[in-house]
Amino acid sequence: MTIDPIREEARTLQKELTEHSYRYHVLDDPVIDDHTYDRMLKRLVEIEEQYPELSVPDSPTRRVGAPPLSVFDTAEHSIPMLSLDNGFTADDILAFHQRNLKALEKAAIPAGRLLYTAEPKLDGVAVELTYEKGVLTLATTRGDGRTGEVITDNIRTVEQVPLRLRQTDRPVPDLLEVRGEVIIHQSGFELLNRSRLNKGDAVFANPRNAAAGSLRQLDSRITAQRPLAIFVYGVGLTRGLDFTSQSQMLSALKDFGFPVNPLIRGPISIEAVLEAYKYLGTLRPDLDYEIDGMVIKVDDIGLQQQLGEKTKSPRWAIAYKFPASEKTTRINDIIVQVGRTGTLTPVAELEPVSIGGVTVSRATLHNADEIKRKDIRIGDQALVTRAGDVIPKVVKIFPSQRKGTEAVFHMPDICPVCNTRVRRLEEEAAVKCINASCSAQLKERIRHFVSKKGLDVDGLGKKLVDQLVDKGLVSSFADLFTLTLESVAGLDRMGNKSAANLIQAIEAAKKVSMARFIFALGIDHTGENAARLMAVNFKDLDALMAADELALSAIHGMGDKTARAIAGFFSVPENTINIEKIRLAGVDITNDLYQEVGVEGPKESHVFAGKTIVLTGTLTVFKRSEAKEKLLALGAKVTGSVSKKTDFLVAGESAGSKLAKAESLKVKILDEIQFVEMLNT
Ligand code: 9MJ
Repeated sequence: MTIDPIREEARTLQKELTEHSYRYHVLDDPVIDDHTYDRMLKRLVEIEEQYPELSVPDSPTRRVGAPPLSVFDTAEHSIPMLSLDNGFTADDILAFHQRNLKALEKAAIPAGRLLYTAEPKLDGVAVELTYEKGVLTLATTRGDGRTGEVITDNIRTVEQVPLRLRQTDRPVPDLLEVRGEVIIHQSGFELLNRSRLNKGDAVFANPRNAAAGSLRQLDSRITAQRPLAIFVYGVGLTRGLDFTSQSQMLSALKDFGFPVNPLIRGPISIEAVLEAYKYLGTLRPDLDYEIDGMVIKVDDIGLQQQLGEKTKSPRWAIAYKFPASEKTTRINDIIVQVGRTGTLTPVAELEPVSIGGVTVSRATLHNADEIKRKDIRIGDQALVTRAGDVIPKVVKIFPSQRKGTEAVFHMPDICPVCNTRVRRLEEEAAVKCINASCSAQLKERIRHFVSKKGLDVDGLGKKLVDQLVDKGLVSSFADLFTLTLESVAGLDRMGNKSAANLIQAIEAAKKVSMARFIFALGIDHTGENAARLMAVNFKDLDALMAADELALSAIHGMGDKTARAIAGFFSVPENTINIEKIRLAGVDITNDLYQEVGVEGPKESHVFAGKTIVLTGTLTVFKRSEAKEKLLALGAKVTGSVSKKTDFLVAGESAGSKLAKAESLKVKILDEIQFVEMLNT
């Protein structure tokens, strides 16, 4: 048989797989399923193994990694990769703007016409990718800015990086050096660390370290296993590419198939830049990747050239940093808190320090193993982070700053609240107080029960719960509903009005949805999503209480631990008796989520008919493919990327850049519950 038909098949597969990979990894809008992709790739691998001459450098098979190197080569950058000057206040940025205006005086730019791009400043690893006649031939790290390490095999494994520039109306440039930042998304970072922990490998301190460590592998097959991503934001040397502004250059890079951050704004005025910075700060906690500020660049390339460079940084750009999310402070003491399920958690009491505008005086230390692993002692100087809205934590301590007076911490053998002997569970790092009537646990359980996401009893805060338990007024959930004006009037700082408000708030909480009620019970491994999943799958609480572990674990989306915990919870007579008492006290548990799964047939009048909808984040009620099917059946269009044409964005857990983009375009955003509710109207 002649090789020609095989050559043709290989070419077709290479082209089609490249396109599908681009749609999946860059546009996030795949048109074939993973299985079909894998089958096509497998066939191409077979062909290339048999006919190695058909394995072109930009074949999708080249992404799996190459034989290991013994050392990295180095290469000099054609144009140095400079770093950026930092600014920390709006005044710093206005001063940068004034300096530019002054330096460009001869160019006679009126103040309002000097425009900028505003780009999220990614906290990753800077790289440069070289394309000769459209094909990726070299990739290097930034290194010291002049010389970097050659990491071409590693970069090839990053699925978002085009191995060949996409065909566009533009001519293929003879030479294109593209610069950008390799990152690991928060979600990928957590998965990676979890799997390392399971294997007993050291965990990475943050996504940037994980990205750097992954790119520094001599064996690119290891890099291929890491969830690396990239955003590009600039060029080095180019031949055969025309552009006169930073924003034009970014559009060209996007056309060539590179991921360009959707939150980049420009060209805009300096006033709009300052607004964009504030807005970016509000998005930051919800982004699925780490940014540490905004890079502001003069948009016009001609003006950039007139402004020129200093030795280490360009004059035409500045990094407007966000307030630090890490600070060093002293661990004054280590105390032990008892949680809702009896787990003893060591907590560092810190010398108060302001981190990102919030005073931090405590940080969780998780468990005794963690303290041992990080060798944390009372009196140590510690690096503390407050990332997004999570609880502050101790990243590391500085042993070199020890004075010799630091004290080693020991986990207590008895519960610090009820003095019962604690137990260390075999398979867990946790130490637990197993006394179910320990008042610390009871207080935490009640707090959780009445919290915002639970029964949402307004005004029933920590101090009040402490008093209710300490005075013996409440020893179970049901007791809350027997409180009277007289019984609460005697509490500290409880005036007549507050007492009336409290009783009224408790009364109002008596009507509660099943999902909230299940969450409020505080069953192990049962968060909001698992609680909703129960409400969707069981008509009412009695149906759920009757289900055994097998039935629970058969539910799609249900974890094994959750199934066991829920079945276990309802098998304890004390718990079911308590629920009965709650119901007898007049609590009405309604379920409006059930039976909403079976939406059928195209409905002309349905709110989603004819609408363009994007699904993002982790959905728990349906699989994404199921949600898509239901929407299609209703006559909706489901697309992969957010644009002005998008009518709704459905945002599941850890929704990232699409959510941010939808917000910036003012696209209507639905959380999963709203989505399920609308699906059933
Ligand atoms: C980051 N880190 O996101 C630049 N950067 O431009 C962006 N870094 C940069 N631009 C010139 N968006 C030097 C560095």
